[in-house]
Amino acid sequence: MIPEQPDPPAAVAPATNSPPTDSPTPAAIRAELDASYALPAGQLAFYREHGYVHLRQVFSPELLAWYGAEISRQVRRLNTEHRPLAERDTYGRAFLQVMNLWRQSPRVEEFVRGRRLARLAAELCGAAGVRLYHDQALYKEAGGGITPWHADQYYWPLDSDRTLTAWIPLQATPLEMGPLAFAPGSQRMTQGRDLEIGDESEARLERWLEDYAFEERAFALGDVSFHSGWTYHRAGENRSGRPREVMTIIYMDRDIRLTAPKNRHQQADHAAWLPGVQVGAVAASPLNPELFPAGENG
Ligand SMILES: O=C(O)CCC(=O)C(=O)O
Repeated sequence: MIPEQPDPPAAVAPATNSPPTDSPTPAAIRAELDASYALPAGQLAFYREHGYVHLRQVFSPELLAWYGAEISRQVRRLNTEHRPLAERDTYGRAFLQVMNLWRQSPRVEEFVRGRRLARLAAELCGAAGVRLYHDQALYKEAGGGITPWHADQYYWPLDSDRTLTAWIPLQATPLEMGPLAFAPGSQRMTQGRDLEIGDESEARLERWLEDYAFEERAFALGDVSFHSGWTYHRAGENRSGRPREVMTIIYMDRDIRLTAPKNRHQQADHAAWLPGVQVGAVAASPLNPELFPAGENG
């Protein structure tokens, strides 16, 4: 999505009494971060058919609290969006968006480099390995608006569809908080692939996707979803009175190549997330470490 670095308003949860961020991660949390998660039967086939998968109990509450406190601290520190919700457009009301937090904090870097999610990403997209495209925190404030229908790969100058996002809520996310929801099978729909996220994508895609069995599902604490770069998705408003705090990690096939940017967003993404990579070359700048298996910069 659009590389903007919005700023932390009061609506983001206050700091908790978490330990200082330079204290070492407890061994049990570190082990969990890298341990394999066995895909339940049928989930790989589900992902390939529907373009997304919602996995249960991927992370423990302890792990999410440990890394989540630091992610929220960084969001408060780096967010630049302080306007009241009423003064923003639809995209601005959807969430506070802070990107590549792994470059800002060793503890967030540890989380983003975790092998559990990276291994799942490689398995799901059928790649021998995956690299990081970028991470981003997406905090839907209390009273925050919808996330309009869109497909992420519109923003990405990459030459295959072996791309996917892990959506990691840092709290239980009931329907009233605006969990992410997907149009199953829509990764095969080519209509709308030229639409950026906003009022137009919401209006047009809502019509075009009306035959898809779209269903909103609550996320329990520890659930994680993965969606493919071309899968259409959206989220509802946050009517809960509390911020919806979510971390995301975008993975790509480790052999994926840069294509000539097709729009201004892809140009901006090239400069921001793939600096120095030439068109036609493997998308492997220093910002794109191999996360699974651990390889170059990994
Ligand atoms: O968290 C949201 O509301 C939107 C997330 C999203 O669009 C994404 O991760 O690709």
